[in-house]
Amino acid sequence: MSTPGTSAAPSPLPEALRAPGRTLVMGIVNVTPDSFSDGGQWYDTDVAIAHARHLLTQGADIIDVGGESTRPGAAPVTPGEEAARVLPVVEALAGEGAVVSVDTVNAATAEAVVAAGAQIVNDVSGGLADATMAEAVARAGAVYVIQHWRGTPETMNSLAVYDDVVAEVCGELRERVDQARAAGVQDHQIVLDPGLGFAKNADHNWTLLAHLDAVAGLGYPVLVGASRKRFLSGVVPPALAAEPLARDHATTAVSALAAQAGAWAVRVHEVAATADAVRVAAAWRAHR
Ligand code: PMM
Repeated sequence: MSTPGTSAAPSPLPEALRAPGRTLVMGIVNVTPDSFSDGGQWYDTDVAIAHARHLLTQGADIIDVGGESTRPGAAPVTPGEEAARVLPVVEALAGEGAVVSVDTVNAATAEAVVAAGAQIVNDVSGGLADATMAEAVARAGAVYVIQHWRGTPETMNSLAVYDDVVAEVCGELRERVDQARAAGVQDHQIVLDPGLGFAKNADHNWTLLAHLDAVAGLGYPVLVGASRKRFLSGVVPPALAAEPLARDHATTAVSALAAQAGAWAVRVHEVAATADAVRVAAAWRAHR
């Protein structure tokens, strides 16, 4: 990313989020009983809304609401059940003026949440899970986060095999973009995400982080989701390695480095420290 922190934001977003001069912070609210690091914590609608408000106070620019865990072994959720989990949260937050993203691989859910006020559809499958997703996003005119993954949550670990992870992830993202564009999604709607931990081992994740410029070279804003992921356990003290919450400090460090590398946004569970980190990166750059 040649001009750190200034990668253009997708233009369906409100103006205030398009040119803030820094990386944006996307705070995570999983309205699920079984997500990998915060499963069950925000499962109740009112608790989820209160948590999202807290994250906004702490400096989140966007709230990413999820209603289905993509963790291997997670119980499958019908689109109807997923929508029932996320819709009341989306309606409440969007009604208060928050910029809301919804983490879903289902086109029906995407359409329902955009109608309820969500502005971003965050599809971890990049359109592979539901062949009608790109058309739905094109019709809705929302921002479309196309994440890289391979297979399904059940098979992805066995598909973490690459000769050149950066080239292959970029090539596969390019294919996803071409499919989305063919379905009517416009360039100004698209955000790309290398999909840390989705069909990647720790080495693959670090290599992709160290080469975010190659992902940005595809010509779209880049979202980075490292928060609390298992690969971070390699940099925390061994006694804490198994505890996802103990990875928040490492997550903050990754956020600072991703901001410095020009990421458009970082997706995190613990917002306060990352909100500071992206502002530190911006101040650092402003004084060079
Ligand atoms: N990771 C998770 C879920 N959704 N979305 C994007 N765009 N990028 C990610 O890396 C990502 C994601 C993993 O689950 P979590 O909600 O428990 O962090």
